Amino acid sequence: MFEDVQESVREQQYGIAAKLLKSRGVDINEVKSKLAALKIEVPSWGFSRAGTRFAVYTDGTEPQTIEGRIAAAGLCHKLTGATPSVALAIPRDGEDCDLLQKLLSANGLAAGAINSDSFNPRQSPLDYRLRWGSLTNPIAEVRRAALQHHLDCVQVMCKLGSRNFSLWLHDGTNSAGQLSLFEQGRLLEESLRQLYAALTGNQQIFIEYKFFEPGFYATAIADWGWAYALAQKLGDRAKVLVDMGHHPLGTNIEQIVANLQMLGKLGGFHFNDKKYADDDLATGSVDPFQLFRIFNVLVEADLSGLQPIGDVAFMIDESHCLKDPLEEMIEAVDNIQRAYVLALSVDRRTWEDAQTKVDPELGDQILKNAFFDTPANAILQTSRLERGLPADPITECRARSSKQRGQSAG
Ligand SMILES: [Mn+2]
Repeated sequence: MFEDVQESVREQQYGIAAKLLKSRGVDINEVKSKLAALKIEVPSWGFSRAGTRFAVYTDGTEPQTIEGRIAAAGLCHKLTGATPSVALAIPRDGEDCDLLQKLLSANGLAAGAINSDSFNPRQSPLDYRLRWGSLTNPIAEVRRAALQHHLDCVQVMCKLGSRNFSLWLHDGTNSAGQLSLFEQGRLLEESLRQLYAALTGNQQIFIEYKFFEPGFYATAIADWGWAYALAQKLGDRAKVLVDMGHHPLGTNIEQIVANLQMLGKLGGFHFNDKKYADDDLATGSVDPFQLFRIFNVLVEADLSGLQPIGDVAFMIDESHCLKDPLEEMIEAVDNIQRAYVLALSVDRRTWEDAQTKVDPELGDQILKNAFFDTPANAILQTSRLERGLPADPITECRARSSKQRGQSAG
């Protein structure tokens, strides 16, 4: 009965959506085909339970192994049809490439970006002395080993057929007396040049920036300006990665995205959301309008031919502390897809007119109409059903896991 009501509401709303979009000069079938083409990369670490720096509250249901994390990623792709690749963290996900390849293939997945990790201390020389940084560590022995780890990651990319290297460094200082800013910059550039030289084929490197933490005084790559400058110095294979949580509060992220696109250096995203700092909450869960504004920029750049949307790497980087990690990942995918559908639903012709006539009231109404008045759910669900996917992947995920729980209890 409830399902019948849902289905009839969906059909009615879909009919309304088709009419509304037509009135805005948008073809609903085109929206659905663009939505189906949007691929989102999920991170292996997002399927585990994460925590704050105070504690991790695991309850035993979360995957503990790489097998479990990749199986969860496989289920995520099966339920959403949108997440065919998995970003891996090396060495956390293991360095046995044959095993990784086997697990990915068995779950219908491909290797996504390889994320180096030179922040977790391990055997000497990458021990406690990593507290002084990795690629900018003033201790040559540690710095060289950190660089070697990055070069090893390039080998992992070659073996797994991964195209993208995601570079985030924990390097930074906590006070002005710790290291000269010029020396920090020199060591960083020297290391990055060696890493860049190791890239082959169609490989590219995404440089991620973060304005603070763990370096509270001077992070080595603090903002998009410096990430861009480094990418520019390195060459065409180097681009900038925008992690939503890595900006000061109030930053206009969509303008950074547009600027990087104009400069030809937008590599991709680490999607997440925040209220205060690098909260790593589900994408679009706190500020869906910001996500919509970002997609509005991406769609405009795509339509104008500045950067095809397919050239942008859409990667999720979240830390799932409270909700079920798999469900929260699916929530993020759903929110990203929704933002894309809404941005595709903007009446672009009338908006351009409004800008030419300098009518910001009308311009804002057009964007708000798309954001608030488009029955996005009906479009998303209809598109999924037409592709043989569950209309509501979170509900389907719940049904499956309660069934599994029932089976294991029996
Ligand atoms: Mn990130």
